[in-house]
Amino acid sequence: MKSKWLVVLILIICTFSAVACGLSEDKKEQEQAPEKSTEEDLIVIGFSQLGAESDWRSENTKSMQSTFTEEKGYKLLFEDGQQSQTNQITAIRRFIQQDVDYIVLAPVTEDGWDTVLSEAKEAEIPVIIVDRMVNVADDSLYTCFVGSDFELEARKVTEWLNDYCKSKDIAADELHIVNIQGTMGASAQIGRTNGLRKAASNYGWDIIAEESGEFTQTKGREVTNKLLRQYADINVVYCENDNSAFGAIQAIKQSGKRVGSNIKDGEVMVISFDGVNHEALLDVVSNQISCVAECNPLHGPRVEAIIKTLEQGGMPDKKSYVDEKVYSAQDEVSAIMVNDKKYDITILSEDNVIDYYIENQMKTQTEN
Ligand code: GYE
Repeated sequence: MKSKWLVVLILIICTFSAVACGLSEDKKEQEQAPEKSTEEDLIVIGFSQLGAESDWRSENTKSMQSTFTEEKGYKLLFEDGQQSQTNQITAIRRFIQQDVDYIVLAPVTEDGWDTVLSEAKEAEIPVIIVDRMVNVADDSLYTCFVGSDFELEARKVTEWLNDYCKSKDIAADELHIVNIQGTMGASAQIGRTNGLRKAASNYGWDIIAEESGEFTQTKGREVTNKLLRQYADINVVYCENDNSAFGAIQAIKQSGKRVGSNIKDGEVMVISFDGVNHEALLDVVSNQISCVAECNPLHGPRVEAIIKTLEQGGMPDKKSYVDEKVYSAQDEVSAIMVNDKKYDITILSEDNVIDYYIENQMKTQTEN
């Protein structure tokens, strides 16, 4: 009898101590909980950046890095593709293995993404395409795109050129244009090249040569230098970004020619894209660059707005484009028309250039 009560007593003690142990485990977990859940609550974003070729790109990287911080609830995994699609594909596969919450891709070129984006879709990871576009057979392979309309940018500067020439009585057959293209196969190159070709065929302009300056100053200088030696009559150098324009300006000066808008007087006109850094806008003011189509790189807040929409169960617009300006210091053309829409030309001067520079730095909105 006594031993039976002893067994019951031991059972009761064991049960109590087990419950007590459980409680203390729970308590421990609760104590650790805040730290653990903070780490777990971070939204993990794998960002495959294509490289570091230009001022535009540096600003774009900074915008992403300053937006997706731990203080704001994000963990940003940043991979620099160094202009190689293979590197970018490897980065995306790594993000899939790490099971990130979102993949953000700034693709170096348009083609060749179908397989890796199918893998991301299979893993149910939303993919946001930023800056340049991908060319895929099935557009459900990415969630959405935010960036610029590159052909529209080109149409803006070419309309400006056409109107400027009319205002100065420069005939279409007097223009001898070379195009210093961007990275071949990149949306920014494709759109800007197509826009120029269409305008040339509409207006009867002569495009003497097209060659890639790879969006860099060094290559822009090298290619312009070579073309100037090959063709004596070049009077418009159309550069697909500001860095290649900086190189082109150096090459034109080194060749002994003058840079400027006065084609009739033998000057070589430079046209460009981006308008990101202060130097480029000052080059507009001093008429080294006659016209610049703005291309805004501050996509961090735009991507964040997309992620917030997705987090709340919403569906962002499939494609959204940044609303961008056109700059010139020449006041002959005050507005242009593209597709029946009027775009005012922002006339830069020494007095207002800093204001526009600051405005660009703050710009975060898009239009659809
Ligand atoms: O214009 C150029 C950069 O894709 C919009 O890439 C971007 C372009 C930009 O290197 O400067």
